[in-house]
Amino acid sequence: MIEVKIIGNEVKNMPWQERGEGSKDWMPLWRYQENPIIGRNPLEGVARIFNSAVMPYGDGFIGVFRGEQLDGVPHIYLGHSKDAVHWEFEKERIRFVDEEGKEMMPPYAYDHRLVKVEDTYYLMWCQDFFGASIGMARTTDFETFVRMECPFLPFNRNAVLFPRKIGGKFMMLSRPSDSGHTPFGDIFVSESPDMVYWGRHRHVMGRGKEWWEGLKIGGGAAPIETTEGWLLSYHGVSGTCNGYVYSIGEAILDLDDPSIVKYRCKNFLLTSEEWYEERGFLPNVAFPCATIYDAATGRIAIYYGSADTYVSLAFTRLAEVVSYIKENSVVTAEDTEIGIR
Ligand code: BMA
Repeated sequence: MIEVKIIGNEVKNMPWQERGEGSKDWMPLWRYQENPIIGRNPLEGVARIFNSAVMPYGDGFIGVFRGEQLDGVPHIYLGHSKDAVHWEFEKERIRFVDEEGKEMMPPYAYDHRLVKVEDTYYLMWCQDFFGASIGMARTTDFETFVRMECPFLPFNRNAVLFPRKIGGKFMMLSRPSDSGHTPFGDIFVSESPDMVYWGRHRHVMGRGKEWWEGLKIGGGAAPIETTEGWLLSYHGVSGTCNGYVYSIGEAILDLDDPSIVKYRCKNFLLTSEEWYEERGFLPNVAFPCATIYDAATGRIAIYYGSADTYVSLAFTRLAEVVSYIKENSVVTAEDTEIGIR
């Protein structure tokens, strides 16, 4: 096994389960045997929670959850947990305010990511901004959530902030799209000095030539800093004759210039196989939005939405997943260039 380390904090109480019976030892990710961790109708007025983001907070964990209302519209709910497996949700959706403290709710909000940079927690999600685009907010206490400028023009989805500044700038991945179900999509990175003005956009990686990610890709969990580079979980979509199939892929981006892909695994690392991935509101969706990891042991827990219905959990160890990515890496000229034309 290779020598590689997470550059980050210890999280001693992170959720963990060793590889169980039935998992294939040639695949570096294995599923939590008690999946899904969040089932249907988890909260009054909410039919399904999926595609959600969690992180350590205080002596436990906190999360922002995509709650599909009974009218089908998604909004964001706050959740608390001692073990990051069993969650308690606040009954009312998160109340966002503008800089003056006046309520400012997004018309809908889905596919949140939650990322801490320095002392502030940032939420980013997809919402209507005259078409599907990125909404953002910040909080320092998970009580007051202040809306921020929409970082990009419509149409865009899957914004994922890096957990630290790079070269003194905030960096964010995103996936330009259309306002519908988007039959295309590559990952780009943009930088900002202040989280208001975003620019110096660079192409990071294109939809793959491999079939499982041949239609579109999008950033998943906030990248994990490692001694090999930024470890990025992302989703890849195959456009089959019977609908889209979402799988989890992994790539490693250059630490100083994340527009450069160092390694990109040609195989998916997890695709729909279990009932909670194949059966639900929308079958065949594995959609990663967050990880919890422990720098001391290299343990990584990946939180992914399954079948647009549940939240599920998969595990890996850093050295195992990085070895697999490197052994199965195929990067194209487009992946390794700076990404400007
Ligand atoms: C994408 C997003 C995700 C969803 C996926 C599969 O376009 O809307 O929220 O999980 O489609 O339906």
